Amino acid sequence: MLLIGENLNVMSKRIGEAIRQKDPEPIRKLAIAETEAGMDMLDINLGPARKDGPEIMEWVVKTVQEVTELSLSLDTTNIEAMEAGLKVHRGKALINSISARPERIAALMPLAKRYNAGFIGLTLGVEGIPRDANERGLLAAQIIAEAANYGIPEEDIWLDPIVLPVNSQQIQIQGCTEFAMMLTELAPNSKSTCGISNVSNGVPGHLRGIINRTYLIILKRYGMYSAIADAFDEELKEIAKDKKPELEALIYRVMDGEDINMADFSVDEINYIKTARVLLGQTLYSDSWLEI
Ligand code: THG
Repeated sequence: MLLIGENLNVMSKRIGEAIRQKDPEPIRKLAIAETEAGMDMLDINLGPARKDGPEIMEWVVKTVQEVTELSLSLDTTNIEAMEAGLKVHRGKALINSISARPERIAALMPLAKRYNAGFIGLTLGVEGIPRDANERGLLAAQIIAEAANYGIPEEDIWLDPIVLPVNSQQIQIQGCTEFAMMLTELAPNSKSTCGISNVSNGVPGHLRGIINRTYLIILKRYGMYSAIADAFDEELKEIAKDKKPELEALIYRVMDGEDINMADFSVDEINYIKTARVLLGQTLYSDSWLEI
């Protein structure tokens, strides 16, 4: 599974400050660290970038590509900033993201075509976040059809089901998981991705990793092609790179509804079993899910 480092994010205090000050050092350091951590691509998240968006994006893309060979996924809602980034990007860029909203499609698909970039197709329509897997499927089909109109090859579409936080939207996790199961049939020539850390948004910090890793195993089993993820979660990286077959097999047993005798497992394994049960909707989420 391909990993896209999530850490170069304007929402992060240190990086947000460096971007505002045009201080290249913290940005270079983080780009190098994410590259050395084994990321396959890096996400550059500038958010709305209302003021000086194009200039900032150009500067950040150049600053990052001075220290890494990796391709970048460019995330901003500012269309001019997106184009400025694509213009200076070396190699094949990824536009993060194009939803199924007509104005986003009309503004961004021509850019994907012109700059030969891939794009993340967000299953988000005029009515907002879809309620279940079928709504996600419809939106994905719309995005694929629109891309064809613009002459964008299916291989350049990375579909994203929009992962939601388990603590407030537990019911939605299943919709997202089911959509991942449908995707390889629905769009066999396209790729897929997801923001895996979304699933643990708002969860106590020390407990976020196990949720992210467990959900990654679930989505990976269904063929998820890539994930935008914390570059510095070593175990998550091992899972993505097939270095944790025993842990994956354990989660599969929970997914398959096998009888599990907790007495046979270590504390660490029991924590994974409990977390899988929460993500599969078998037990209700609470911040103390590992203690019950
Ligand atoms: N799909 C697509 N793009 C995305 C997302 C997605 N981009 C944004 C997001 N979701 C994925 N990226 C992140 C980046 C950071 C965090 C979560 C998801 C995060 N950061 C910590 C926090 O906010 O507490 C720490 C921030 C810091 O460094 O200070 O949780 O779903 N296409």
